[in-house]
Amino acid sequence: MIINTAEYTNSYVDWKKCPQTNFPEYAFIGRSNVGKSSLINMITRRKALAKVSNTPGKTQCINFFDINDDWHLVDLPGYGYAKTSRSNRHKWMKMIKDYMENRNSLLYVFQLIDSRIPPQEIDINFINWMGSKGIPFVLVFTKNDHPKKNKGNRLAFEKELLKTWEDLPRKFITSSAKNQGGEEILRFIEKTNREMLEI
Ligand SMILES: Nc1nc2c(ncn2[C@@H]2O[C@H](COP(=O)(O)OP(=O)(O)O)[C@@H](O)[C@H]2O)c(=O)[nH]1
Ligand SMILES: [Mg+2]
Repeated sequence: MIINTAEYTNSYVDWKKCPQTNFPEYAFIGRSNVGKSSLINMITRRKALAKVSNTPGKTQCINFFDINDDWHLVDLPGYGYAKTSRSNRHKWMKMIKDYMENRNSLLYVFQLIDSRIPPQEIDINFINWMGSKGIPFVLVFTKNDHPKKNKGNRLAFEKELLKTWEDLPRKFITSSAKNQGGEEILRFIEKTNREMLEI
């Protein structure tokens, strides 16, 4: 997919206020520091597109980006950030979950996993929650700069998932540092967009 335009449009704290649209939508989520902003910049080939969602105030929002006047990319707040109050964390999590459960145009959640660290319970729990709600998602193993070194963490994560899942979801393996894996994600989005048109 060629990215002709990639623009930040707006931020919302309430899924009910999100724009009414026919655009297919893809949301990105993961623990803070998982490499979400870097991944969004890599796939949109913009140096600082996701910077806007890192500005104070916007990190707690549902941030919308318009890509090619054709589909929406949604940047969600990172979870698991320790330096904020429990009630704030609870509020953001509720906002995210309400959005995912109710947003009709949301086609897939991209669940980011840091391939440099062993499986984290908070990620497994979130994935299992999406599963329990039937929210379609794919996995993105980020920061895979050193495939041989990182492979063990990925396999351990998949093994953990297989304790509750019969099949593993589709996965992408990326390194924003090495500019790898973005093309596969864009191809997947392009194909999904096309399938939507055929229905
Ligand atoms: N080595 C490596 N570092 C990365 C990669 N992607 C992001 N980072 C670093 O991880 C940190 C968090 O990245 P950021 O994209 O801001 O994560 P976010 O908090 O999930 O949005 C930054 O210091 C990035 O430079 C990657 O693919 N490889
Ligand atoms: Mg970020």
